[in-house]
Amino acid sequence: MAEKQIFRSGFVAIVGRPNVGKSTLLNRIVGQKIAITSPKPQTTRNRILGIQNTDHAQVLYVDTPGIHDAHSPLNRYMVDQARSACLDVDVVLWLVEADRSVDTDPMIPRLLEKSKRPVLLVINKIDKIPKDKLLPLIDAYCKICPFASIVPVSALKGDGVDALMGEVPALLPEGPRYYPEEQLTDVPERFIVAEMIREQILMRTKDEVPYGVAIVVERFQENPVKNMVGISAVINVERDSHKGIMVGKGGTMIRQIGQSARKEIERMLGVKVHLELFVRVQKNWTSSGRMMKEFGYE
Ligand SMILES: Nc1nc2c(ncn2[C@@H]2O[C@H](COP(=O)(O)OP(=O)(O)O)[C@@H](O)[C@H]2O)c(=O)[nH]1
Ligand SMILES: [Mg+2]
Repeated sequence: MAEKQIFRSGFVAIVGRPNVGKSTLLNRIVGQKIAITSPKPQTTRNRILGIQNTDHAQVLYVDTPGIHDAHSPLNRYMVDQARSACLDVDVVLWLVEADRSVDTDPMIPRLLEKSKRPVLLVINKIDKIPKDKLLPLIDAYCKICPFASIVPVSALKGDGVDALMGEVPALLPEGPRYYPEEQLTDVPERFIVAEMIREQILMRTKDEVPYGVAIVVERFQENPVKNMVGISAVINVERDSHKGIMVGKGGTMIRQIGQSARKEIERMLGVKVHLELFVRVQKNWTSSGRMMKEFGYE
């Protein structure tokens, strides 16, 4: 008689340096955009959960901010989120980039050792390198620490991601389905809305401007009769000069941010959206614990 297959579930942290593609991988895994991505480092500020359901497992992937040498209070908060994720989970995915030489910084390997969890090395962005470059890279990483497995992927194109998702459940303990099968994430829509606005700002502004931005959604009003949603959000910036940049000449910048963010939000919600944006100066909020808390970074 066939043995009854046990149900497995647990948490899997996606960790790595800034910009290696952690959030892109999470979106690919859940098949929908729940985490924003950008070519800039430190795009992700919070832990974001993405849920994979199979008949025999529920895998809870945790996207984390990049691990780096952080100085400002906001950056330290971000790195702490990633570090604690490593210690709280059942399995760790360490994401590295195929088109870079081996990461010899001991910061992450030390953290992985401390976590005592099985680690899968995920070599991302294989679309950027010729195939023959891959094996030497795998060999070099094998010398750094023991891995449960090494999986090359392209989070952007999708190659290897199914193989990765196939390997993870076997590493999880027996456990229940924590979330209903249709749920993809635990972050509220309001949060994703705020993030989508921040993503447009990351794409359109430079230097320290995008790093000093915090979005607060003040109104999220569903109108079932008109089948639309009205959203008002405040873009908090650190300095007066940033406000000028954010608004732009004759309001062009804020208009572009609003139009592009609205399209993304409409795609996610599946209804028409009316989006209102305001810019407010909150001097040096990234160094103030109180204001960080107010903006949801606590
Ligand atoms: N070519 C290529 N680019 C990728 C891949 N995965 C992510 N990226 C890009 O790398 C940048 C950083 O991605 P993101 O997911 O924000 O990285 P994170 O900081 O680790 O979360 C973005 O511009 C992505 O489009 C990949 O597999 N191939
Ligand atoms: Mg990210």
